[in-house]
Amino acid sequence: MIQSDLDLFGSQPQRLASHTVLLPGFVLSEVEAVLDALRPVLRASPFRHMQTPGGLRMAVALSNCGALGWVSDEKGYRYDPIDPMTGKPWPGLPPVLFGIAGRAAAAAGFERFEPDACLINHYLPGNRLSLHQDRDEHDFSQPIVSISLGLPALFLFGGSSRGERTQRIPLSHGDVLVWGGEDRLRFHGVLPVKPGVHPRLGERRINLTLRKAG
Ligand code: MD6
Ligand code: FE
Repeated sequence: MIQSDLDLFGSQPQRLASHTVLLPGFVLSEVEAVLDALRPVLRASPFRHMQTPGGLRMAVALSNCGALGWVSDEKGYRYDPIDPMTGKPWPGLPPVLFGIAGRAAAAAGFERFEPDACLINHYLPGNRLSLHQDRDEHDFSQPIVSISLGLPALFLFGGSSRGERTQRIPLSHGDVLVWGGEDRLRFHGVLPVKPGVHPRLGERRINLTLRKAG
């Protein structure tokens, strides 16, 4: 076998914790299909900067697709079937994303994952996401599937309390991170995205997190 064939679509899955698996390059062969699916979603529900409950403007811009979308405003964080910007339901979850999420979850040991929400985060160079837990979903037995596109980032992966030490996990274009089970409530964040130009996506990082929220 020619060596380059081995790594063309990423290396082997990496178990980062008991219920957390990094699938390097898992979506590389489907990036164009993912971008084709995102275009109409983002025309209907464009990226926007939401307010934190404390009244600050989030640096990362976001949108959603699926039956439920994650929103933040002065009342708090929650999932809502309606996009507050358009007053209409969020765009449907594209089948290609539903399919990738199910296959990635299964590859990480979570069978029959059926997401109903996809949060789409848009980072410019310098943007970061502070340490947080994902706890607005109903059922913590369901995993989260996270797809990274564009500029690389360092993902901070901590423990079940904010003060615990964090690992830094490089996430590149096409990588998928799946976590669930006892890792589901770990604190995590994203360090400031380094300046750069991605050959396909330019000066941005896009992260898709697929969840079963309802
Ligand atoms: C991001 N991701 O990578 C932000 N949350 O841009 C998340 O906050 C996240 O990647 C839960 C599980 C996986 C994630
Ligand atoms: Fe998160």
